[in-house]
Amino acid sequence: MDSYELLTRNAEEVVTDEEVRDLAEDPAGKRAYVGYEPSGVLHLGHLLTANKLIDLQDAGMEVVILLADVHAYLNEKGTFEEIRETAEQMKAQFLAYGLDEDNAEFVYGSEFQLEEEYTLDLHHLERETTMNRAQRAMAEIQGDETAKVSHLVYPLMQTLDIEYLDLDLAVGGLDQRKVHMLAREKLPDLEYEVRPALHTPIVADLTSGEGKMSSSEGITISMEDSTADLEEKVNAAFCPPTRDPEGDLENPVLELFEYHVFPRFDEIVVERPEKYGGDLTYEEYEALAADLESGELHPADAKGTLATYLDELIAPGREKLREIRD
Ligand code: NAL
Repeated sequence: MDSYELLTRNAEEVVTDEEVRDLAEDPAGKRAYVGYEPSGVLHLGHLLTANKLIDLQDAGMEVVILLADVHAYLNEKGTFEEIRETAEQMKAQFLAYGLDEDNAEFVYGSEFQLEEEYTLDLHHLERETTMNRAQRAMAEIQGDETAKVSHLVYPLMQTLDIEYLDLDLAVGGLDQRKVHMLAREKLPDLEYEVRPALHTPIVADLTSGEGKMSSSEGITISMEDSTADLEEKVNAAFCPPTRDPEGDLENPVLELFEYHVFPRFDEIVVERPEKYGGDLTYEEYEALAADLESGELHPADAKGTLATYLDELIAPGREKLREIRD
């Protein structure tokens, strides 16, 4: 796979394609970041961006993981001490998941966001940005409750971080796109450079195939799940054998194969007794999706296989969490 393909596979959006093509010409030593509000347990949403970081490392890039403690504080995720503690747990789970420690830098937001120069730049950005613009940038991250001033400062700080962490590429879930668009618009006002962004897809809700899988509502899969939890959740997942003709519903089982399993394994084996046709082996996602659609692969077999591979992916992080908590 060439660098451009590694950088962009499974990305839902690339801003701009031309800038990312330039980056792919010579990715060695270039820096990409993802930021996360610290939380104690990683879920599949975090792991989707982590998969992209692993792709970027494979392409030779360095990755910077911002443990966004000040952002989590602004977004009312706990006391500062609680947030820092969960950040440490988060870091341990990322490493257990398979990020290459030699090419990964973990940075706390509070290491640089409370400095004088940063603060003055932040105030400069506040002067350049209307409240309406900041609030729109934040809508998908913050949700519906009435915005506080902290929610307006949040995307401005995220904008500045792209400059302060000296990055060549911004990575995030599709829910971060409006902040990244704000950053592209506003960084030049401070005479800072615009950087390209890559956005990973948002996986649909597991049981309905609608909307998005969220950590706060519905069913989500996390580093805490036991093998039995995973089997139960995946078995209950929505998995229509054929595509929704209207195109409104996703198949979350296929999405998990596409975004989580295939990027991390060279081949996927569906174990089946001889009387049901014997094992099936897939090297590519498209072949598995086609077999599900044609009926060659039964949804129950697809689900069983998905649970097995997800279990393998989260097992090291689950183990790490147990160690931390004991
Ligand atoms: C991501 C977040 C916070 C600050 C950032 C700064 C730079 C790059 C990425 C960042 C967290 C993210 C979330 N907004 O919703 O989890």
